[in-house]
Amino acid sequence: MDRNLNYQLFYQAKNYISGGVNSPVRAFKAVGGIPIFVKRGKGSKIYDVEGKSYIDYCMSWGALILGHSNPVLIREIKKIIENGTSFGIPTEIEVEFAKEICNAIPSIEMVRLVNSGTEATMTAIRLARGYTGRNKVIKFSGCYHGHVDYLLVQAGSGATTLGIPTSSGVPKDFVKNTFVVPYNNLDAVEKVVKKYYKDIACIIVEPVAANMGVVLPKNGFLEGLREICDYYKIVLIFDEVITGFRLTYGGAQTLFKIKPDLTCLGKIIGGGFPIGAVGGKKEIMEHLAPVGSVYQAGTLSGNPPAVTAGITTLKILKNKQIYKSLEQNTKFLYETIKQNIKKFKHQVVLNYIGSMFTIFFTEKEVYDYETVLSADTKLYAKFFHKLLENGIYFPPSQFEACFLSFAHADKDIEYTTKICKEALIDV
Ligand code: HOZ
Repeated sequence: MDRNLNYQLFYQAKNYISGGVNSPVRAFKAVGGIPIFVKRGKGSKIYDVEGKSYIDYCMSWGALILGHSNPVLIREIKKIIENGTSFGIPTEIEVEFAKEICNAIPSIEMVRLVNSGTEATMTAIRLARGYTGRNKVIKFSGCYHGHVDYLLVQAGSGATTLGIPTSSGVPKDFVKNTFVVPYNNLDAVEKVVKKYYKDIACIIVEPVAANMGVVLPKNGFLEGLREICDYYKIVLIFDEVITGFRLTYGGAQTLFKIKPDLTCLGKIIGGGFPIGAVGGKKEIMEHLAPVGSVYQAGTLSGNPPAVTAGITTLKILKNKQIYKSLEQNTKFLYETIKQNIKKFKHQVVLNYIGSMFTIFFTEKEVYDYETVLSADTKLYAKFFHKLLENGIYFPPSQFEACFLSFAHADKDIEYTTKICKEALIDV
């Protein structure tokens, strides 16, 4: 096996793919070094082109809640693609899938399938604007809703990793209708709403922020947003691209018992295939063409392999044991780190919920973008490489979430906890 293959591939990739990667965070810019090139994945592990294996906590950025190459999923996908991969004509399984989503998430009465989380948020906002006849949008700093022009303002994920507060290429005019307020700060929301409510179409929020690392909503935050939206007739959009079917069968809204008007889904509902969905109240959803006048379309939307992967994943996830075991494993990791915190060279804060977590290198409680940015990214980079050397793949940025899958076995978790502990004592 060629020990330099990752390097050689990255070198070649940079000649043919901008930055050598098809999504910026993958380039390891925030942690230094070069990315690994994955050859295959099985269960909790990925194997790179040099033959090294890693326990994976990126899990395709949260999409693979069942782990890599789940055998049932692979069997069903193989079966379906024998009959064609895309038609651009309705299929029976799309109806089955839509029913499944509507049954799982009480706030969703109707759904429209798209091809990515970005398409889902873009559609949700167009829909909210079409429905209300208003233009302005409130988003929260550090929340990331895909690379939609007018949402790329103080966006999390790659935009934060690379320190790009507002992407170039986005005309000022495009963001003039976007208000950005701090996460977990209801007073700030109220201030903006009181002044501009006649123009505000929607508030979009990640109910648990997971694109600046994991940041939990404070008690009353989501409830407060619901109340404000009800009072001023503003559409409340939950971006559950990450949290949908991750925190519970359903999503954060099931856990926190709040009904948004619209929900954006992606990742898990595609079982590793490109997919997205926007769903919500019938009254709003019926503003979409062809019934209504809000236009949205997509050649590959609802394609059979993605829909099959989605249906199969949701069917498997109905087993409550899955969420229980995911939570227990994450809790074990959290408790062990917490118990050892005094031994670490530097202060860390661990935010977790369900099966996602982030270890922040900071002394401060982390509850919004400002506190997130207090984290020491250089220390994270050192920590990341220690883990990588020991066969553990964490996301290559302080500002992303780690994800467990149902395929992570007890021994994976025990090993990860041990290595994390050693690395935190060391860095
Ligand atoms: N938006 C993803 C992280 N939150 C990154 C996607 C990728 O780089 O693959």
